Amino acid sequence: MKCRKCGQKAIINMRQHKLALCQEHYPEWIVEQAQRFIEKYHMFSREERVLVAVSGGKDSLSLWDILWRLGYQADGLYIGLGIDGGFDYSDESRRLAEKFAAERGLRLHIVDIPETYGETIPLMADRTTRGRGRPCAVCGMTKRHVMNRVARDQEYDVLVTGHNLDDEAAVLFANTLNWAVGYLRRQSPVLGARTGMPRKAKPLCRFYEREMAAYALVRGIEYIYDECPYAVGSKTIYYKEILNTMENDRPGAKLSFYLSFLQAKEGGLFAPPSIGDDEAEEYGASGEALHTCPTCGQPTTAPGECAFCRMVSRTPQI
Ligand code: Q46
Ligand code: ZN
Ligand code: ZN
Repeated sequence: MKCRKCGQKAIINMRQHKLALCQEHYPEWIVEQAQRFIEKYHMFSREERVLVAVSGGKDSLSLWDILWRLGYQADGLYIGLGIDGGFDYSDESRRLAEKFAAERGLRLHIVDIPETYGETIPLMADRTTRGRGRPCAVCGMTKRHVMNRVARDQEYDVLVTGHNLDDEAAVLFANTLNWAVGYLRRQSPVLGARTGMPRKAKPLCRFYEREMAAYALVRGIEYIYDECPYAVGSKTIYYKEILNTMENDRPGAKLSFYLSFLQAKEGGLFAPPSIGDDEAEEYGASGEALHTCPTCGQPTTAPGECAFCRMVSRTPQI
């Protein structure tokens, strides 16, 4: 297989685009495409301050690398969850995020959950009804809270995450199976700011997971290969496998599923997006925040403290 641009040996063949590229032209193509998506969905400009949520994985570090190469003012935020999983998951991912930032002279904010709130995520989850069995609900809520807080306190214009096409298609698939209209309405490459919450964008939403893995590899980005131990057996992974089977039979199936959805939405199938899919719990059915938490200032559905503040007020602080 030869590179379409120069005829050298291709390192990747993207069947859905009928495009093979070499080691030199592939990362160039990714960066150009990312810029195109940032503009197309009006995500942010070069004058704005961007906060990249970095986990130490291939997607978020590749995203940060792409934004850095494109000349955006992009700082990182790493949230230490205190998850071990028998392989120092949190410590190792933090080390890799710090290494990445140091190599490029980039600024990385670090919020360590056990240090800040006195407990690791798994312990917090064990103590609450939300997290019994699986810490992901507590983890997601905590990460959203911290990301919103840091973006607001440090005056960033936009918060970006490394969700790729496989992530977006899996969420879309799950929500379509349930016709979860509230969530479908909110799934979007970019979401406007709300009181207590910054604008949010997903510049990688049209890149396949394997494209990001290939990008990290050619760019020599060292990332944590293992997923969080709690991701194993999740529904998202199950939906990803189904979508991969479809993709194998019909290259481009995932991309067209996602893009047709965006198009249908633009055509008015659902009301305009208002908030992030993962923020739904903090919002009413209409997608509007009904109240503001008196403690943290972030949006919440019920009057009084938000779920996060209620949870940490019961946490023994250190
Ligand atoms: S980090 Fe947290 Fe994920 Fe691990 S505990 Fe679950 S939500 S799986 S993205
Ligand atoms: Zn080439
Ligand atoms: Zn609160």
